[in-house]
Order: sequence, then C-alpha cells, then structure tokens
Amino acid sequence: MLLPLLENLLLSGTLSGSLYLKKVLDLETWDKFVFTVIAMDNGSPTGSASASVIVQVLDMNDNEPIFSKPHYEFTVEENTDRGTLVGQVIAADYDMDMNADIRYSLENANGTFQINPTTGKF
Ligand SMILES: [Ca+2]
Ligand SMILES: [Ca+2]
Repeated sequence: MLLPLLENLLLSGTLSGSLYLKKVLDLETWDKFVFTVIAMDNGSPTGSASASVIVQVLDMNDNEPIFSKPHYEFTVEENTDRGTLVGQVIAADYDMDMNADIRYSLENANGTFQINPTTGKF
C-alpha cells in the first residue's frame, strides 16, 4: 500500500533537514511513504526548492502464523492404505518473504501420521 502524503508521521527538522520517526511504523499497514520536502530561505523574495522522498519500510517478523481454524477434525477408515491423504491444514502469515514462510510439522503423532512441511497435507 502506498500513502502519498505524510504530514504527521515523519518530521523534518527545520535546520538540519533530518527526518525522524514520530510514530512506530507497521509494514503490514503501510509499506511505503512518498512525500515532498521543501527548503525555503529567509531572503526577499523567498527562494525555495523541493525534493521528493521515498521511505520503504522493511519487514520484521512481528506476526505469528495463524491457522484457518483453531481446531480441525478429520475421519479416516481403519485398514486405509499407508500414504493415503487424511486431510490438510492451512495457516497464513501477514509478514513478507522469509518471515511469512510457513513450515508444518507434527507433535505427539506417535509416528502414525506424516505431514508435508510446505502444503500442510498429511
Ligand atoms: Ca511471521
Ligand atoms: Ca512484519
């Protein structure tokens, strides 16, 4: 998402021209800021110049994966062949790239089931 004008989030120091954060940024809300910086002198007539600024927000791993449901229930008949698909679980993560890469694994499955670490099928 792109926020074209940003008056209350970043502050330009009057003399130094340094930019400081006024608020904590969240990439999942805004990932890029585009705005214009204006420099003015005190002469008469006043002279001014402008420059465009782009600030790209980098991702941190601040979101946990979330399953599509808190509880899954599947059925499987006895004597079903090994390797038969029993079900699939799906989780999503609001971060980006590596921070959103999800790997599935099983706990307490006693070796009876195996899960595909990338698809969630088991
Ligand atoms: Ca994450
Ligand atoms: Ca993030």
